[in-house]
Amino acid sequence: MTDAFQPQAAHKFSFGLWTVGNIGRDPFGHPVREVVSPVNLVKLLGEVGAWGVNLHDNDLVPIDATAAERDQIVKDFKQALNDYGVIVPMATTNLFSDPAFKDGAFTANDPQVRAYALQKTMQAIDLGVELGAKIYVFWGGREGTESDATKNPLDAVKRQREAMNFLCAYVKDQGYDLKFALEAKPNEPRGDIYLPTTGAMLGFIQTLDDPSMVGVNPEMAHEHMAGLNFLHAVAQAWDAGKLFHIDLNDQNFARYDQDFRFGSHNLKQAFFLVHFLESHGYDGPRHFDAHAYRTEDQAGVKAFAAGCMRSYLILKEKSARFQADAEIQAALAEVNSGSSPVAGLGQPYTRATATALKAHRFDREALGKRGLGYERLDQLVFDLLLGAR
Ligand code: GLT
Ligand code: MN
Ligand code: MN
Repeated sequence: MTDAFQPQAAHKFSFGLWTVGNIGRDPFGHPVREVVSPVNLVKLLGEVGAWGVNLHDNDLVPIDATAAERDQIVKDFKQALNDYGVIVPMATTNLFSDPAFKDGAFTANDPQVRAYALQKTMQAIDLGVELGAKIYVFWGGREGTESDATKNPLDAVKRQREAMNFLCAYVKDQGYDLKFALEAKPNEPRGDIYLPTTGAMLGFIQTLDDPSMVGVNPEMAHEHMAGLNFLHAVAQAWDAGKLFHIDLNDQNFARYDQDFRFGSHNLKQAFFLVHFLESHGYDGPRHFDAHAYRTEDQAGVKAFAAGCMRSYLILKEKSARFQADAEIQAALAEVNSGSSPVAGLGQPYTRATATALKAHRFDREALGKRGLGYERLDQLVFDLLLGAR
């Protein structure tokens, strides 16, 4: 590997404990890898050059740990962070593994479960803040249904809003420097999950008491599961000032939740995404929410983690080349300039511009006949990505 593609802290590459710690269990097969302790996972991340480690409360502290056990675990973990030069940028709550959450957490029909979910999240927020996290992710994996006979979707949205408002108020009351990032997924593990896309989350956020505290954590694979264009979701989140965090990985369209290594499947999608993040100055963490193939041992896990970061950096370099490529830039300028300028377009509304525009004579036929050169432009990008230019 050349030095140009070595990860640095400034790249803000992070991994969840659950990503490099994934033991390769799936619905049809037993684990294929040993459990590695959080301390050793931090060591691994330090060795591959990652900047950050993210965690669910129970990735670190078992759900049934005593207060004394918790404190010892947290102390050892902090020591490991210090020893291996890794920070905790993001934390989250596991509201999906325990059987208590089989009907959801914030949206469960049983008020005891909803209250327990709030309590567990407040404690997990305390833990995240203690470890230095500035972003708190909410992925509602169990917030959904198999049958809509069981729950009114309107109640579900109201319950989710109530929970978010309560937790935002908790964070402010504690004086924590923490923002929330909501992560959508269309299905799996539930038959259907509420607020299934990043677009749905963006709409929901505006209905909260304090929308400024809450943004999104779009995940590439989740939008792809829904058959959507991830870049478009990210662009909309960016435009709304809501891109607080991002989950990078890869995925075949419309399949199960594959969580493949970033860049492993949709090369062009990955390129346009990196190009967008880099050229618009996205400054947040680049979190790889993925895991090694089930065929891999620990060496394969390291290769997976190194590969995510290396692919990102190679695509970042391609993005710079795209910007510097005179032929590509000329083609882009040409397709964006149109056939000829129109007076009044892009200016604020005035009665005069509206009148002028209504009176303008357009050559509709010529507009329809004009070839746009997109085939050539797209091929230039293909050549660039595969090293043919
Ligand atoms: C789980 C899920 C991810 C979420 C994690 C955060 S947990 O692994 O598949 O997409 O980001 O809760
Ligand atoms: Mn996923
Ligand atoms: Mn994710």
